[in-house]
Amino acid sequence: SPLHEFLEGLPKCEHHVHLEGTLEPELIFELASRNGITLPTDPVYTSVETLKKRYEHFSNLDDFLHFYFEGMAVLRKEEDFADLAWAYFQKAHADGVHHAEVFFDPQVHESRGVPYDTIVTGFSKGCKRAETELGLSTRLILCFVRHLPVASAKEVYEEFVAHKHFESGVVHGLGWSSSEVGPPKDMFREIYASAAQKNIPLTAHAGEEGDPTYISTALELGARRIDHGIRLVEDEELMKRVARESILLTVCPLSNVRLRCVTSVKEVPIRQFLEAGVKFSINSDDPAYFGGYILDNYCAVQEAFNLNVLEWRIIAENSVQESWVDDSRKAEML
Ligand code: ES4
Ligand code: ZN
Repeated sequence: SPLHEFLEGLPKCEHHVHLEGTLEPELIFELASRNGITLPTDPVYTSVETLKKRYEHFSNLDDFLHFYFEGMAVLRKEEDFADLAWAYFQKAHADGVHHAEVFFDPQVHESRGVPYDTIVTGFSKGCKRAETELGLSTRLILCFVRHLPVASAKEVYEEFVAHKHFESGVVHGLGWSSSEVGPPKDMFREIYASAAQKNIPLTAHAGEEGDPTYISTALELGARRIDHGIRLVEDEELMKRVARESILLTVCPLSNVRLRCVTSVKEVPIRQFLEAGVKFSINSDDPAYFGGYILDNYCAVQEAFNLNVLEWRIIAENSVQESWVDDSRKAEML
């Protein structure tokens, strides 16, 4: 598109990417071999090509999550986590990302016997390397997963508190993700109440497959940002509140298409959000699984909506302003 170079040059902030979702098939095979792990017997694991082909046709969020959790099982050692994060930050940097807030799912790794410390230290090393070698600013956001018992989330939260990982700046915020519809909407009520008391920034996946009550419940529990949130347009009053309170939606267009939340990017309510004054950023979610990194998502939005330069400036400015960084870092990016 004619704006491709302009989009490439825009100062981008990524607010919604799962580090485990940046695990490319090539790296799955490499780490399986490095760690002596036998990949699942499912014939899609025959080759990089067959695996990539399978990723082109997910039927819904849970169908994707099956492969997402299977893939990340090759992550065992601290260096695996560090290498994965570093590979992502290099791609983000090439796409014009100046600041990246990245999710990770400790419960799922711990359920395979990987210690909390290995996960956080590994990812944290990848972040430090991106800061020093690429000038990227980074934030780790620890995500609780909705498909595992809340007791396992509480164990992870206790470790996070005991390590003082918020106070020391190693982990900047908390989120929740995984299966949306099914588990209780408010399953992390106690954890979020405790975290809110410590002033820890909170976000939550909501309104991706689930109706707007998933969004209002997340806000009630203390989330100050909503991941996805595309179904917000179904509740006009709630949409007004989100606009009024400057709650950022971290929208992921290619993810929405691949998980069949929409049939094309044109159905993502970008225009409605702009018109209602709802702040949003454009993000990649699980780029290794959904066929594109952040710039591909920006370009897909441009192709679908033909936004003007002024509209793009608003999107870029909001993504800087709503980043979880101090004002001096924001000023550097604007
Ligand atoms: C996710 Cl697209 C999506 N939705 C919910 N949870 C997730 N975890 C990783 N990707
Ligand atoms: Zn996500």
